[in-house]
Amino acid sequence: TTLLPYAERIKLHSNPTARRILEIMDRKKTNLAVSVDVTSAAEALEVVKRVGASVCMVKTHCDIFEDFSPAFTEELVRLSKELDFVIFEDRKFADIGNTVSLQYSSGVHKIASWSDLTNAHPVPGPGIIKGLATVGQPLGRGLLLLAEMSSAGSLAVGGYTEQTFDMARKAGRDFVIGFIAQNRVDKDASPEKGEDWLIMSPGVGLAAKGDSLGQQYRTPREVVIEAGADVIIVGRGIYGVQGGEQAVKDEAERYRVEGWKAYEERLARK
Ligand code: UP6
Repeated sequence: TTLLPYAERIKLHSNPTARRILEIMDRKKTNLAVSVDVTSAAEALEVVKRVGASVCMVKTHCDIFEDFSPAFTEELVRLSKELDFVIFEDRKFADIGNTVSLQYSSGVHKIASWSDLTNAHPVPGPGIIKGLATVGQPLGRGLLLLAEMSSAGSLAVGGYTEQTFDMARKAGRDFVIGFIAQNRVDKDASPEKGEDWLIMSPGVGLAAKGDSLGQQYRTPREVVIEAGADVIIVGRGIYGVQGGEQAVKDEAERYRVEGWKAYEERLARK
């Protein structure tokens, strides 16, 4: 677990998206990412407007939206500038380099044109990073590798997780900026010696322990203090809260405060 403040880690990154994430976290005092997994793009924008002030990042699954359109991504990008957050399309690419470069740049979604950050499974080998980098790196985009998952029975454990880190390290930090993981998987990397990675953890909830489909939740404190993650990713715990617009806004703010308090406590352990 790194004890360096987010602000002091900005200079350790060359990737523009990594720098922007850390700058926003420091400026808005938030390590919260909200996942807007609703099936209507119009509704997703409403959620974004409510939670935008509390988050460093908005995470999407653009293939869930029934009404996906270029107008949606245009508005999302506009909001990301107005409300100061980074857009993370949680695409979880998992194919050979040539195919993922096409999936990233083309099709209906044209993910690279609007999403600052995306992610990939390391399963196919380093060619997946190369393929995505040909599209994303010239645009200043960032990539996370999935080193672990929050779901029960995940195969991404042990040697798989270790090799994921090694793959990222070999690729360098110009495009790969960190990991989706449940723990501080960047082993012996030391920000104090200039090697910094961003660890982002889904499977975060204050109320539920999990769902009926294998999802497992930990609290922001467990994730930030014990596991040492940098960003907490919350979906249903925020957009799914009962009580209307104000309740969603309040819940996002509650998670922001929890996540930030945990981060400050981690720093204080110096
Ligand atoms: N996600 C996980 N676990 C992982 C990787 N990704 O839950 O290991 C994603 C899901 C979902 C979000 O695809 O978009 O994070 C979690 O949503 P939830 O908070 O509603 O469970």
